[in-house]
Amino acid sequence: MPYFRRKPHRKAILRDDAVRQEGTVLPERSVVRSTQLKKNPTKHRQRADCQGRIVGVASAVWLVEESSSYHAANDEPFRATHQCTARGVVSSDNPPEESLLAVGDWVDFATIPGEEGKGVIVHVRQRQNRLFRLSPSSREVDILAANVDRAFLVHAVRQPYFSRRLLDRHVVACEQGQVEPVIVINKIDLGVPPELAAALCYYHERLGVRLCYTSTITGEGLGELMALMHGCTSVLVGASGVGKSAILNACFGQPIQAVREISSKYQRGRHTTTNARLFHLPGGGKLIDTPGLREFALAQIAPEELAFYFHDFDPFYPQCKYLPCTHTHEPDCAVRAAVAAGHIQTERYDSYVRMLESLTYHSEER
Ligand SMILES: Nc1nc2c(ncn2[C@@H]2O[C@H](COP(=O)(O)OP(=O)(O)OP(=O)(O)O)[C@@H](O)[C@H]2O)c(=O)[nH]1
Ligand SMILES: [Mg+2]
Ligand SMILES: [Zn+2]
Repeated sequence: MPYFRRKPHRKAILRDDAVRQEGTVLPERSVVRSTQLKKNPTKHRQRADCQGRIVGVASAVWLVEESSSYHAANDEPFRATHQCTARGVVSSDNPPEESLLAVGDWVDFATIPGEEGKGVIVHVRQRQNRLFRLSPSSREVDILAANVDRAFLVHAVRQPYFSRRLLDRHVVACEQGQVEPVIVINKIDLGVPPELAAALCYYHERLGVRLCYTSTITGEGLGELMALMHGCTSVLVGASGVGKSAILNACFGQPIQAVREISSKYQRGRHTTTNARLFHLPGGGKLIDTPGLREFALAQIAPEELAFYFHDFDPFYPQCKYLPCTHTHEPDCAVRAAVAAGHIQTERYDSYVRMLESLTYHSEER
């Protein structure tokens, strides 16, 4: 039974109209009236005469590729799109707390007679999976990309600095959204510190997460990445300046997305990519480039559930004296004992404690 969103109250409408902090534009007015629709959802969906996939968003307009051209076999990175708005009534099969629309969504839309290439989104199909974070502005679930098979968690060796905290949040978010994570360590031409390489082995050996080392300058590792992209939908996520768009360009062998030097003063990216966009890879497969986000906080995890996303804790957790155990202050905690004995990386445990504090803070805030 499809879910119909309620008409948002005034504050929500204003929020939906706002441009996101990172520059991603939300639909101009996702106003959805449900009452009369509940009686006849089929009639509502019959307004749509086309189906397609959202491949991008620009100036509050959603770019939708019609299914036939989306599936057509050609080597173009992008095809003709319908510029769709989400005005009026939009029904959705997805939970109400999630963004109404996201790049990667499959939608039903109505073309507008006399207006070539324009459309109105009528219905959003159920997402098979999604990558999401806590929206910094609204505290709701902000979908970064929907219906993706793999997420390439791109981190640079340096420039910008490598963050274990962010990597650990990325890995948790992938499991939550049921997306396979692949850790991509880019800019290896700048040198990989041996302690970083040793620390990262842990993700592969203990967590079973695939690890790729790449350089868009030397081309190392790109063949391996492209093999993983083949035949599925992948998304590039990571902080600004790590080289997501440079990787995308390298995969296409041509400049498709803009790439910009990071700021030498702050050693941070300049938020060059402003909106997510899906491209068709030459050998089959879709790749979504996303903007580097300033914040990537977890959403929808109760603090007591967090430890279950840390699979390196799994062998020890059942031996904690008190269950449930937060592994922070309880006596005879087997997880803390494992950290002290060197069986769990201290950095992983520190990430866990930071995430737990943040989730506890947000759950109390609500
Ligand atoms: N040394 C080195 N520099 C790289 C590599 N890959 C990308 N860069 C540089 O890193 C800078 C940022 O690259 P982008 O591709 O724009 O980074 P991004 O992750 O897309 O950044 P946003 O779009 O802001 O999120 C550019 O100056 C690239 O030339 C690499 O493998 N090695
Ligand atoms: Mg970019
Ligand atoms: Zn414990």
